[in-house]
Amino acid sequence: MTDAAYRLETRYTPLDDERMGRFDLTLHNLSDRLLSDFTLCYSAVTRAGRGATCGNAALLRRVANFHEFAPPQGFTLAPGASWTFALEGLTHRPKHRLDGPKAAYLALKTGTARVTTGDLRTDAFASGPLRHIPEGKAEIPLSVTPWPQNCAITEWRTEAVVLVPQPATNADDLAATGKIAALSQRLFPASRAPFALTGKGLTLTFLRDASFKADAYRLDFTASPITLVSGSASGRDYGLISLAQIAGAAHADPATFKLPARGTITDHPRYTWRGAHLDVSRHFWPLEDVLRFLDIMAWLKLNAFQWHLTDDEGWRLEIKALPELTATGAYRGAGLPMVPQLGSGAEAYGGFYTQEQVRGVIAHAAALHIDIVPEIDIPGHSTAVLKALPHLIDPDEPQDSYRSIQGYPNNALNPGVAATQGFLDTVVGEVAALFPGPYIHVGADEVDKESWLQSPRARVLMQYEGLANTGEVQAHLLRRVQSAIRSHGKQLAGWDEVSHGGGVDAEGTLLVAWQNREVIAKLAAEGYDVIASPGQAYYLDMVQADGWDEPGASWAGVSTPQTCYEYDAAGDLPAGLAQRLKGVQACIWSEHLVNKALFNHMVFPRLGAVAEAGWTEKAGKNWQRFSFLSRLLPKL
Ligand code: TNX
Repeated sequence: MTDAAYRLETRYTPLDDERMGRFDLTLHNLSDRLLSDFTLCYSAVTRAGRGATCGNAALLRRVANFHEFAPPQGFTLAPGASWTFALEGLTHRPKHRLDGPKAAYLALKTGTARVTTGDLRTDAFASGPLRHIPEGKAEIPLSVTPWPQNCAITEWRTEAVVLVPQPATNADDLAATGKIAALSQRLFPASRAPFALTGKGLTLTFLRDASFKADAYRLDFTASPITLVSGSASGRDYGLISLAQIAGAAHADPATFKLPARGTITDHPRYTWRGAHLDVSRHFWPLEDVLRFLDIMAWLKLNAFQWHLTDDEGWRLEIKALPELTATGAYRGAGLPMVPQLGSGAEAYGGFYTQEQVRGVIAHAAALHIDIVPEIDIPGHSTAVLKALPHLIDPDEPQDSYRSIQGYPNNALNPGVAATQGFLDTVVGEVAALFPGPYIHVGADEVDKESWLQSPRARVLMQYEGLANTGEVQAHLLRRVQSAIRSHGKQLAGWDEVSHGGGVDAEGTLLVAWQNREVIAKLAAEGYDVIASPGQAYYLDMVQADGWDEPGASWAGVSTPQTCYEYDAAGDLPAGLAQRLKGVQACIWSEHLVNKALFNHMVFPRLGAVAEAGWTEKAGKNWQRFSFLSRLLPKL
């Protein structure tokens, strides 16, 4: 049967505040056979609410985004015919075309059949504006993103010549030149390499100056003709990346961009932490994509990669002592313990990274001056863990006694279950041994406030430890995880909810503030080191315009490319706390990113905008220039 045999189309009509809205779903039989004896399964981020009702169908199952419907008894669908049914009572009001079913299939007596899905449509709103990036304007013919702190260029070359290290260049600088040439070629395989190691070209001289701070560099364009001065390997490599961008653009578009002939570029980063986070759980990004993403980060001088390795929808890291975590927890599909979600269909979908592969990713990142912060999202967002290791569930806790914001029933690791501590110690131990960086990020986001309250085992713990509510139970669990992490010589990092319920020891703890801008100052005042990643500006899964046809989510609002670019985190905290702000971070959640085209639309140019906020001092930023140069950003 071909892909086009069945198609599901969905229309949305808003209803009152209690029912939120109605979906009218139509299944078209485009095959040449009569369809009978089937149920229809789909996943959609706009879910059937607790009291949802159906017309002309019955809702058999709902697990987070997954829904299964049966047609009326004895129903058949002839070739060319369609079946329309209604679902009334949604969890929220959809706002964009990707908010309806993203993947669907039929469960038949003989197996499953694919159903293609259309966009969610509505008569309630006009299409509305799509994202807009102005053509922009470059004041000088130089292409570098993020923009350097200081560019004083007095003369430009007429020709874009390949750059060649001078003959006496030491092995280390030569290797770096080869490394950045290869990076540039991986990102732009159809373009000329900016550097050659031998032969004719513009001579590039390397100089070390110990007074330069880490990451800082200077490019002198003089009679030499180019000298790159730096105080560290990262500063030198950032200088080479700037040169590669400048030379690449000058070669590709000589009418617009040029190589400087005389002048100086002096550069250093504004923040030590210039982060990007990638969710590989909701959507599994294969190893090649992760490596390319690191290349893109390096090109933008981003240096901290928060690798969101686990979530309800999939556990993506091999843990040698617990093979079930990936055997069961890395795949979802029809008939599997983990049901299909978020754009995956009946076929088993997923994957994970072996520790061997992770070592390769770490080495790749290290060569590009990127630290990896592994994220193991606990205690919430743990459906995959609990499916893989059901002995971590309190057997006496009623099923579905609470639901996460994404609709998962009972999805938090339970500190009242004795085995939970051993599980956490095992995972922390392997993660600490595998990743060389100073932080282990433990998530701690979005634990439902009713979590554990109906678990008899959790109740015993609460009574024994004097814990009054879910927040305090969470903090109790996290303090134990913090000591486990510290026993391996590392520090705890997490989302801002780590601070809830009394929090953990703030000393050395790094929190990523995501819920709103106010949280940044609040965490800093409590003594935590803070990374600013407010959803309203830096969540790259947020829509870039409020039109219906724009892809993405909008719980935090609309983050237009300009809003994202112009947001200045330092403005959100009092001067006295400024030193607590270690930097900024873009977060890439992949609920909506079911393919690379959507990834590229959502992530660019905003990843470049966050990179520039992390690198370039506020006074040096310029939206028109950024827009103009953003068309040159590499894509996944
Ligand atoms: C909130 S941000 C989440 C994620 C979702 C994201 C979607 C955070 C720490 N938790 O689980 O993917 O919103 O925008």
